[in-house]
Amino acid sequence: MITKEYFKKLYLDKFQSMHGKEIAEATPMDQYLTLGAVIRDFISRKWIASNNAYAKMDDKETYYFSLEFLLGKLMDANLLKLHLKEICAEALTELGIQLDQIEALEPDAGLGNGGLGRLAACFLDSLAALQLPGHGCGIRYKYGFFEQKIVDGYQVELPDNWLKYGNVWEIRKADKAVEVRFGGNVRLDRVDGRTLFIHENFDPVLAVPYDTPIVGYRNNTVNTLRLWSAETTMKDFDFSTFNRGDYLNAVKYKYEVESISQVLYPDDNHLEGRVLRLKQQYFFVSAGIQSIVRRYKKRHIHLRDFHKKVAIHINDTHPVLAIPELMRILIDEEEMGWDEAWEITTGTISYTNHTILPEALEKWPIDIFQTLLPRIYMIVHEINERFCRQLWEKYPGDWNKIRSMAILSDGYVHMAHLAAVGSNSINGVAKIHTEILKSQVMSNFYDSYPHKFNNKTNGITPRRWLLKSNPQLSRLISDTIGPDWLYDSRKLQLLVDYVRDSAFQDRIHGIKQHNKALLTAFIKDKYQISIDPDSIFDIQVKRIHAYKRQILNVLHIMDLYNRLLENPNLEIHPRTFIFGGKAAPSYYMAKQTIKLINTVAAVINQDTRIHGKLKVIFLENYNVSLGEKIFPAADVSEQISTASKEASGTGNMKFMMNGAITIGTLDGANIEIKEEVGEDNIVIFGLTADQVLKYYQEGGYNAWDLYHEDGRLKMVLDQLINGFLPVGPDEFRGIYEGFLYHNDEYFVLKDFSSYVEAHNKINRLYQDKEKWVQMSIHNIAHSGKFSSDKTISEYARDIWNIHPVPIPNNP
Ligand code: DL6
Repeated sequence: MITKEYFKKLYLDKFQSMHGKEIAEATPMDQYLTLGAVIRDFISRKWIASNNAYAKMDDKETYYFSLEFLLGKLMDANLLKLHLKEICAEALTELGIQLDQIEALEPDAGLGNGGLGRLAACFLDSLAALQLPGHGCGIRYKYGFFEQKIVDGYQVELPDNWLKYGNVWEIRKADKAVEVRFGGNVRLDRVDGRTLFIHENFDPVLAVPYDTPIVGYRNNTVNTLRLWSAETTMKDFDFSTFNRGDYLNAVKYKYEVESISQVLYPDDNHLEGRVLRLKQQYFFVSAGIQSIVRRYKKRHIHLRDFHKKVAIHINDTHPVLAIPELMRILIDEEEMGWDEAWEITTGTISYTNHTILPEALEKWPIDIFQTLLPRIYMIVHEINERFCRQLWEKYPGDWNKIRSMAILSDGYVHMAHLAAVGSNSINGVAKIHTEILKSQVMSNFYDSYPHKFNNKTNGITPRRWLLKSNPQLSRLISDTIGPDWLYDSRKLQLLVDYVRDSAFQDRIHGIKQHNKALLTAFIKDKYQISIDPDSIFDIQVKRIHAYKRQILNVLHIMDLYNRLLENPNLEIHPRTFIFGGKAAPSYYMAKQTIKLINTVAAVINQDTRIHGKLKVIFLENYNVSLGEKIFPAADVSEQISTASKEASGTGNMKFMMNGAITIGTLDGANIEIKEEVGEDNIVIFGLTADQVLKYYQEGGYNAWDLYHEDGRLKMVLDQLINGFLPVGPDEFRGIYEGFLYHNDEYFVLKDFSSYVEAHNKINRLYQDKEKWVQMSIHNIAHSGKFSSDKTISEYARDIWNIHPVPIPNNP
């Protein structure tokens, strides 16, 4: 254990060598960069030791390929993991520096849209915590997920220039750059009786890796997240060879190349069909596989056992080109036959599906695909031919079946079909989601490959979502049951013994109030709105999407407001409804939802007739760091998607782990949360997935009739367009007509009355303080099942076959 004095010395020495001036002259940014460098030195020793151990061992490693890694800030998390936080804070205080103030300068690494990207970050955290050899591979976007501003109630997007002051964690590895090829043509040649596929006239792009250390929790493991940046090779951008006219083209070319890693596409659960997106996908996959193969070949002459030493996991279909790319390398560069290459490739790749929404299932027009990736297309074509031949044998004459499963059909490359055929494992992310995949969305593939299908319910890392974000609760848990829960989150169950312990209940209640007070102060400071910390904090934070039904929440708030106006003495506990989330910039209805929330908020918050019983807040720019303030302060967690639509959800788990009570539908992981906590500790409402799917088969239900039958519902819907809200009459007409003229695709009206009832129940339950705290403790105690450590142990055991590698101390 190092001392405070030693830490001070390290810091001062580092400061002088980095900045060449006295500490008294330091700017906050100097202080931040210095601390980053000091922490990195601690990490580096462990990183080298881990890499050495992995290079020496003869066991398997995993690479998690993902177009998104939503890391958030790393400084505080790394200090906690290295067990340096207290010493660091004390040492800096003596130097006149406040640790939390310089931590605030770190930008969120927002290289992801939402659940899928944050899951990838939690998985990396768990791999390192469990001492498993597992690394990430993705893109180093110059601009992360856009910054959201709310102007006059509308979302406005600003670029997220997160690299403006550099990035203290990454290391550029220029010597490990590889070339990725786009376009051109493929020429066939014959040499010694072998057909060679010569890719020529292509546009080369240099992929340069930036490595970020992923630190294990209080162990010596440091894994690597390798993010690729697109650059021109000098030879392709040599000014001297261009005459004046070509100079402009050269600059344009450089811009085009760099655009590949310029920006994260801001779409979640929706396909973005632009060529640049396909380029991004091939770019990082090709670079990643080339570098894995190069590393492998340092130790092995032949690639025949590649799949026994390497597992590559593809996070949704975005990285599915890993399949043809590995085939290309094995066949064209390693001169392997098709069958052997196929066995190795399918033995290496495993696939997670994250959505059943048809609009999110990726497919690419064949002509675009073929032009951009001519050799990869040839390989996909061959995979498809062989696969369709097998199907023909299995289902002779059943063209419809074959067409529905083909990788190439109707002018498109179907990425999920390629993933299903070319991988050894296909998993969903919650029990119900996996069942829907097997019985509906991928049922044909399930019939052909039942052995490939398995469920891996998502999880979240308790280090970030409890230890870091809720230090008081973490301390109480450790004081009560000991600190082992940080290594084995199932141990949280020991808290069940304290459910009836009134002293423990008081402390849990006190911590919740403390966290609510912090959020209250944040809201006051940022928005100049006063909220009552004794009100129920009822929170919905997630991407804005029709299927997530933020509008159902708003309609209920409007109804409650109407009831309060009718009867100002209505017996309700004061409520603060809090929203946060971003809409995809091109998703009109989602953006209108934000406007609606803000409009309703403006009306309610200024209405003195309701005596402050209701408040509505929209928190702008919801991201990982804001989440860390929100989850610990929640009383109620809104998980209200249309049943069957939310593959799993992970926000639901973060709320639960921090003691909030879920109001939710039987969708995604809510079902498993209910199984864990029992039905007395969760409030469930609405249609089940079976009922929803049945309605879809039958062509829906009659929303128009329902609107006329339910007076309260009619009133709130009419208020969208009758001038009740201070906007033009057409502002929310699209939302109104979506319900009534497009038959309420997401069953908002259908679930409305049962949702109102569920909220009435929440109100009743909250009156009984003791009961409420007991429910809260049950939720915390049963949240261990949703630790990503558990999820990753299952991936490691069932899919990847990787094992812990203890790393010795590197003195
Ligand atoms: O698995 C992580 C996360 C789930 O928890 C959410 O339920 C699901 O909506 C989300 N899916 C996506 C889909 N993106 N694509 N493709 O983000 O995954």
